[in-house]
Parts: sequence; C-alpha cells; structure tokens
Amino acid sequence: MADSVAAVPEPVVLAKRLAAAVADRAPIPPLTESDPTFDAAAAYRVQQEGIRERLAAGERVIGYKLGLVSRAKQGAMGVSQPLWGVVTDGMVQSEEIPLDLTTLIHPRAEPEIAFLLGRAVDGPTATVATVLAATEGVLPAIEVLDSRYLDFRFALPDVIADNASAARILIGEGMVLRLNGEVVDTAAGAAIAGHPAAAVAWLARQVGHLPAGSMVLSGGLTAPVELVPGAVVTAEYTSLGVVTLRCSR
Ligand code: OOG
Ligand code: MG
Repeated sequence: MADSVAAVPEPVVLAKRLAAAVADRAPIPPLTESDPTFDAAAAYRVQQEGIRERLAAGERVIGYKLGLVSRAKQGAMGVSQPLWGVVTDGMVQSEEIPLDLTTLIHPRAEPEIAFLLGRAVDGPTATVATVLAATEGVLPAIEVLDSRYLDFRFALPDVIADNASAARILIGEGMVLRLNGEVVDTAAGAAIAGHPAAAVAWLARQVGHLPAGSMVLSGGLTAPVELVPGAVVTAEYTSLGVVTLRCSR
C-alpha cells in the first residue's frame, strides 16, 4: 500500500461512518464529496456491509425498497436513476405506537405501495406479469426516510451506500387486495402514475432473485413530507386502504 496515492476507505469503514451518523444523530457530508471516484458498485458494497452489521446485531431481512422510481422524486432529489435498499424487521414501525422523533435526524414520510410476494420472482425473466403472478397482496405503506447526509443532499452512490435513506416503514393493517393479477393491475394503476410492478420486476432483475415472503416497497408516490413533533401522516388509497403514522411530541 506504500505506493497508493490516497487510501480509499474500505466498505466497512464507510458503513461504520453512516451507522455513527444514526447513533449520534449527526449527518455527514456526502461520500462522493471526498472521493469523486466512489461509484454505484462500490456504494452497494457499503450498503451490504451496513446490512451485515444490522444482521450481526440480530435483525432479519424482510424485503427490499425501491427508491427514486418516479420522475417526480428523481427531480426533487436531483438524481435521475432508481436504486434499491434492503428492509429489515428492525425498521418496522407500528401504527399504534408514536414514532420517536428523537431517534432520527431529519425524518420525512412518503406514501408507498408494499408488494407482498407469495412466491419467489426469478430475476432474469422478471416482468410485470411474473411479478403480479407472484404477488399475494398489495398493502398501503408509509416509508420514513432519514438521510444520513447533511440536508438530504447526495449523489446516487451516496444514497445507495446509505441504504436509500431507509429508516422506518409502516404497513397498513389488513390485506385489502388479494391475489388476482388483473385486479392488482387496475387498483394500483388507479392509485399511482406508472406501473409499480414494473419497478419490482426491475429490482428482481438487478438483485437476481426475490424470495417468497419478501416485502417490496415500490417507491415513493409523492414528494415526502417533513416530520415535526406531533405530526400525523395518513396515506389513504382508493382501493388499498389507509395507513397512519403518528409522531412523538
Ligand atoms: C432517497 C430514497 C428514495 C423513494 O421511495 O423514492 C425513496 C431519498 O429520497 O432520500 O425511498
Ligand atoms: Mg421510499
């Protein structure tokens, strides 16, 4: 290593830096600022390392989240490509218990649709049709984002490394929409612009395989709202039902 110019930190070092931002509630500058060569591939290794740490601490992977799928969100965040992150059981927030804002940096909430896969989706051949055929149900969800970067300012590799800003998820009670490709299609089409199952198919092709039982968040449907003490956020879907997030005071 004597001849290396500037040592690039290992994924584990960058993952620890992001974890410390959570623990200290102290956002950090984007990683690409100090290392312009930091790219998406390196960033997914950092994300993976962060998840490995969470699993070592006893958490379990329950699915994935898509991010920056809609043009509205891409425009708002200044990033023009989608990404994915990993969802663990430690991120699940109950509708019954207020979200403790003191554990978060600068949280925002956004409405999402959660796909519950009853069967596995094989990556290479994934299409809207195979995703819908594997879908057991579609649930109303709210995602709480909390970028570990100052002012939610990041480039694509930064937000990939930060597990797509994932902080908490709330899944609405009760499965309102049951297996039936056509019905899922119509109901989802009415609720959002574009086809959320297409984003799930894209995810399957990227990660190679979505196991049965996975929960996949399809990506924010609107711009997120900032969470302030006492805020109550309700996402109400015409065909899927309602999910409510209550914040601590
Ligand atoms: C990045 C995460 C984006 C979505 O649904 O688009 C995301 C961010 O906005 O901080 O979760
Ligand atoms: Mg989201």
